[in-house]
Order: sequence, then structure tokens, then C-alpha cells
Amino acid sequence: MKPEHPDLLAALRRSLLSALPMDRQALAEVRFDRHVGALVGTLQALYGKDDATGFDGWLGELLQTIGQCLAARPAELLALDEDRLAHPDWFLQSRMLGYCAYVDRFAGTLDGVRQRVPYLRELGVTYLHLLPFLKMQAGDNDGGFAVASFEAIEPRLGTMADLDALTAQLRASGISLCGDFVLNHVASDHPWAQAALRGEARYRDYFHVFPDRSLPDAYEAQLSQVFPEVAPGNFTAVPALGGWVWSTFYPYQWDLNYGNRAVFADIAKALLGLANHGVEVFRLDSSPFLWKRPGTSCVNQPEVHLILQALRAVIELAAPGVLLKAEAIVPTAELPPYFGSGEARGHECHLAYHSSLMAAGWAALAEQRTDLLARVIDGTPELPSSATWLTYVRCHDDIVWSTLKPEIAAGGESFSQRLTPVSRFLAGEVDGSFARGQAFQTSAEVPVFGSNGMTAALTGLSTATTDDEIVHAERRIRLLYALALSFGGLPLIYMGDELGQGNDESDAHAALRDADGRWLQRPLLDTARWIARDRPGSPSARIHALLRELVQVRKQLPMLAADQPRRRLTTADPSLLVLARGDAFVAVMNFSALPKTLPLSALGDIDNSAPWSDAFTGQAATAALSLAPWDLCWLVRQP
Ligand code: OTU
Repeated sequence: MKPEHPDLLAALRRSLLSALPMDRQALAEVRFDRHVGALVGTLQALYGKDDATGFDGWLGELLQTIGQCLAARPAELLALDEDRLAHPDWFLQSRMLGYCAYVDRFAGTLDGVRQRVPYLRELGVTYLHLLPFLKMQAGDNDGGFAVASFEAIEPRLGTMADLDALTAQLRASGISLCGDFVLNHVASDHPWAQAALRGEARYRDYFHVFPDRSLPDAYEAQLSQVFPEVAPGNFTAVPALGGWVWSTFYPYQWDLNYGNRAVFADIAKALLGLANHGVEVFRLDSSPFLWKRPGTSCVNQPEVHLILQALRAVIELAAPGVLLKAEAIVPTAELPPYFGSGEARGHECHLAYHSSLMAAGWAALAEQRTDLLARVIDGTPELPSSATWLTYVRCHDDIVWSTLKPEIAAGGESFSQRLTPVSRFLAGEVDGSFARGQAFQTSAEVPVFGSNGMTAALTGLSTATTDDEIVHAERRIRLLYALALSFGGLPLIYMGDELGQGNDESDAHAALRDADGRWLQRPLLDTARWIARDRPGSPSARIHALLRELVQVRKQLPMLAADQPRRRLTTADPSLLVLARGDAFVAVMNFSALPKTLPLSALGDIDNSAPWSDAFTGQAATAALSLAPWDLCWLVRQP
């Protein structure tokens, strides 16, 4: 905000305060002074060029809307905001544990999720990501990622009152709710799209509509495709619109036009509305795609970051306890801007998925070789304070391989030569493979793209029959989760993994899977396994116990907090991975089917003067570590 605009500044302050009761004005003034610069600066750069008509008036309306949302923020959430501001590292601590599930798959309805809160607590969960639960397109809706209303819950899943009740209960249980905020596109039956279809010019301008193929063809030449098989192309012919609409994903998911400031204002209002219902973390779906620029791939454009920084400023004004999480499935080197760069460092998203770490973990398991993982870890940048990675093993989507392109190129190899065997291994197409997943969006021309499957299927647990096979599969699961839990970030368990649940093979969902292979990893919670989790010796009890142990031990180790230093130690063995956290923690991970011995003295340049002990057993470490196939070891010592 330039000091030469004191009149505008004063007017904006009045707009914000006009909506607020007396007892919230002082608070609003402090926040205004701190964040109006970022808000106006980013919006000016996006929408204020060439003295855009009515820009100042529009800004005033936006500030008024923000003021109204702050006025409407429930007192309990206002208190939460203050608490979070006082402890900005709250989500970095090693006690944090995420869990991700579809509402219907996990518990039927939002009310059903409330019944399962004790289960989440027993697991140690402090952060619950429920996949889309807002009103979704009727019929096909990409698992709810085609949003028909930002103000209503999907009727099958409950009501806004149910969401309020759920968030209140979660808060009382120390669990933060994360919700998807699908801001790149809306469903073709969302009111904005419907108004555009009726010919309302104001709403036609909410989308990218082209009268003929000339511009779409020019754009297509530079664009990649997210779903080359199931939803080819990035534009959809819509006769009622008299042309082609931009649809990066499914034809019924219409990309919003962020060149139009009205879109930004409506999206900001929708975000604050949901925050006031107690959503504490927003997963900003498909963040890289928000801005289109001719002649480019239309991902990661600089304006994407202005939009996200402006949303962050909106949050800081009206709901500063809330976190923003970038869902940007791009190479690691492209992620730092999502945390804010330059002057905006630390003023964009608080969290971002570490997708290459996840993908490289699976490659290491398939190849019994950790070089890609090592390159990913070495290339993982330092983050601003009060920001961290979301670390995970599986999610509702495929394992996207393209994020590893830079690490593979750095080794002088071809992407497809290196990863096609990995993709085929995970699909169980290679002799000796233990995995039972499926390749996603691959063809003769595209031999490697994504891989589907639940953790238990990809690690061989689902098909293991002998004791040895079972033990090895369990160790592989433990290995990947241990990596996510020790790396330094906010780790996430994907529903079913904690019970060793396999792929969805139900007849009821066969049509979904045929249409989109990602449904392989979206099964209904297996209630038999769920009940048996407490029955000693049952398959789910073993997995459940080993994951709980990892989680519980992690919670006791402050050096595993996200903001503690991380360093990879080199080893001569290509199938081992050694990760140090500070001076008092070392993880040794064996990505090999063979047992390994490693003298402590071989642990790179680590200081071995004080004695190490095993974090799980408490026993003193011997001079040489012995690791069974696929096993791992966490060494700790008194700092
Ligand atoms: C996200 O996906 C969601 O996670 C998917 O479930 C949705 O289908 C999609 O958006 C559309 O809403 O955009 O930047 O398999 O990782 O589509 C990455 C590819 C995304 C997904 C990709 C991802």
C-alpha cells in the first residue's frame, strides 16, 4: 500500500469498521494496519492496472464484506484465532497427526463422523481432512470436486448445522477440521455456471468462454492434460454458451476466470463463510491452475501467487487462526513460491503437499534403491517459519510421477525409462512384484503417468499368504509411514491404511472404477477390520498397533517437530536411507529385501560421542545396526 493514497486507506478502514460492532473494532484496526498493505498491493497488481474503473469502490465493498464476516465470526472461533496468533507454531509440533477420509466412505454422514471422533483420538489424530462435503454436482461429480454450492452441504452427507456440530466436537477434542476449497473451478450446475448458461453476461465473465476453437487450439499447444484418458483436452463445447469453456479437469468442472475481480471477491467471501462454520484448514485444490496466460503452460503463473497472497491477507483480517494448504502437485523446486517468495515470504500458504517425497518413497520401494528419494530430500528447500510440508504415503488421487522429472533428469536418465518399470512393478506386471495396484492414464504413447492402489495393495499385504510375506509387507507399510512421520512436516494417514485395508474391489463401485481408476483407493471403511483392530493377532490389529506405535513414539520426540533441522546422511549402500533430525535423532531405513548391517561409525559425519538408543525399545544401540529386510530404526539420545 503506497503512502501516497492516504484517502483510499482511510476509506478502506471505514469500510471494514462500518460492518463491525464496537467490541470488535479495536481488533480489526490492529489487523487492518498489519495486513491492508498486502491485500491492496496484491489486488492492485491483479486488478488495479490502468486505473481500472471503479477499482477503489470495489475494494471498499470487499473490505466491507470482510468486516461483515469478522462481525459474524462466532466468539469461540475468535478466541481460537487469538490463541493461534499467540502460538503460530501450533501445527508444527510432533504431536500433530493428520487423517484423511471421504465422509461417506468413513462414516456415512457428517453426523457419523462425530461418532468416530473417539476412534480418531485413539489413533492420535489432531487434524482431520474430510474430502469434499459441500453440495456437489448431481450425478458425476469427481468425488465432490465439482462443487455446486459453497454455502450448502451435500444433502446425502448432512446439513450446515451438522457441520457446525462436528467442528465444535472436533475442536473440543483437539482436532482441526481441514476442508477442500475447490477454487479453480465450479460444477456446471453451480448457480454461477447456471446464470452463464442462461446468458447473463455478468456470470459468463466468471468463466473462460471462447466463441470458436482458435484460442483454445492455440492454448492447447502449450497445455498438458491432467486426465488425458478419462477427460482429454482442456476445453468443452457448450452449445448453450455458444462456444467452448475452459475445463482443465472433467468437462463439467468449469475453470473460474480470476482475471475478473468479481470472482476473487465471491471466492474470498465463500472462504470466510466456511471458516465461520469452523473449518480451520483449507486445502486449496488445484492451486497451480488459477491463472491463464497465452503462450505458457498456464500453471504456476506469478498471478497465482498474488491471488493466494490476497486470500491469505483476507484470512489474516477476518479469521487469522485458519491455515491455507496448497494442493500443488508440481516438482519440489516449484513449491517454494506457494509459501510466498521475496517480500511475500511467509505470507502465502502455511502448508503444501510434499508430493515428490511421497512418489519417491514408492519408487524406492519398487526399485530397492533410494537415490531419487535422496535427491528429493537434498533438494527440499528450507521453509519460512510457521510453514511446513504435508507428508503422506497415499491419498485419494493417483501417485503422480511427473513431479519426479527434475530428480530423474539430474541423474542423466530418461523419465520414462526410469519410471515405467516402477509403474509396472506397482501394477503387479513385473515378475516377482508384490504390488497389486494399477497404472493410471497410461497408454502406448504415455507408458508412465500415475499409479493407483491402496497402501496395503501396493506393499503386498493384500496378497501376502505366508508369515514371511505378511511380515515383509507390514514392514514396507511401516517404512513408508516412518518416512512421512520423521521427515519433518505434518504427516497424514489415509483412511484404511491404519487397518491394512486393500483396494476397493466391491461390485457396487465397479462402474466408478471403470470410469476413473482412482476409485480403486476409495473403499468403504472395512468395518470387520475396524472392529478387529483390538483383537490381538488379527491382521488389522497388527497394522493398527505398528502405526500407533510410530505415532506415539513420534509424539514424544520434540526433535521431530516440523521446524527442527533435517539432514540426510550419506551411506555407501544404495538401498539405505539415513535421515538425521537435529543432533539427537537418526532414522535408518532399509528399502531392500535383504538384511543389512551398518556400523554406527559409517553414519556420515554424525557425532557419535554420546550413546544412542533405540526409540522404540529404549535399548542401547550396538556398534553395528542390524536391519531386517524393509526394516527401519529410529535412534535417539539425550541432547
Ligand atoms: C485435485 O487433483 C483433486 O485432488 C482431484 O481429486 C480432483 O479430481 C482434481 O483436483 C480436480 O478438482 O489438480 O494439482 O491425479 O493429483 O488432478 C493437482 C491428478 C490436481 C491429481 C490432480 C490434482
